[in-house]
Amino acid sequence: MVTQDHSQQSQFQSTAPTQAAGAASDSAPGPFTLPPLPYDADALAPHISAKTLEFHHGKHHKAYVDKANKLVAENKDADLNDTVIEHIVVRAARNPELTELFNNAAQAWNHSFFWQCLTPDGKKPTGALARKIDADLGGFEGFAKKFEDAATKQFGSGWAWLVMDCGKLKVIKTGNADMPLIHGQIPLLTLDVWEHAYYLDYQNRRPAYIKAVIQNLLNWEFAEANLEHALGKQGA
Ligand code: MN3
Repeated sequence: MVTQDHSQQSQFQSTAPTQAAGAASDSAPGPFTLPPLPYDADALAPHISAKTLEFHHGKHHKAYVDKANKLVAENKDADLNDTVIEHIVVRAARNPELTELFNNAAQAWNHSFFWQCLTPDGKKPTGALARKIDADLGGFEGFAKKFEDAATKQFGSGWAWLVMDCGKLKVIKTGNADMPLIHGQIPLLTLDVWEHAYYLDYQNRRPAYIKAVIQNLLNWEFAEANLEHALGKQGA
């Protein structure tokens, strides 16, 4: 499990091409790929059902990947001729004519990141990350309250994030496909609060979904690896 996590993380820590982890993809050719889930589809039950994961990964995430590849293929802009998808996401974000590409490219990236933020044996943060959470967010309870608040209050579709911003941990929320990388923040963890992430299991009870994930499914080993990477980039 740890070995698998390490290989899955590298695409974000090194901003290496995401296609490197996408060998199992059956998507159209292109820079974006659909990586396999890092656990079985039923591994997160009862908090997130296999049915939700199968639709969310196999339909929603796949659709973003396919659409992003199609839009890149149709666009002759040399700037988009890049295998590092983070570069494509940032370039699309800066160009108002590429909003549709940004939305699909960022959603492809956000979901690849999100799957790794979940684990069947969610524990609590430890080590350097726990100390940083104590210092910047008032401990795990402080984090949990802020994260729950951000995820619950995101109006409509979007994401809650734990990020490093100028050396400090922060909890933020973003709407639709928006994401921290284009704002100079380094994501450590995220939670998808689009309705497709929870509606089959929780219907309108978004807060119950959020609480279940925070208490049971967050992958703090992944977050800690991302923190180490962020400290290397931004400093403490
Ligand atoms: Mn989603």
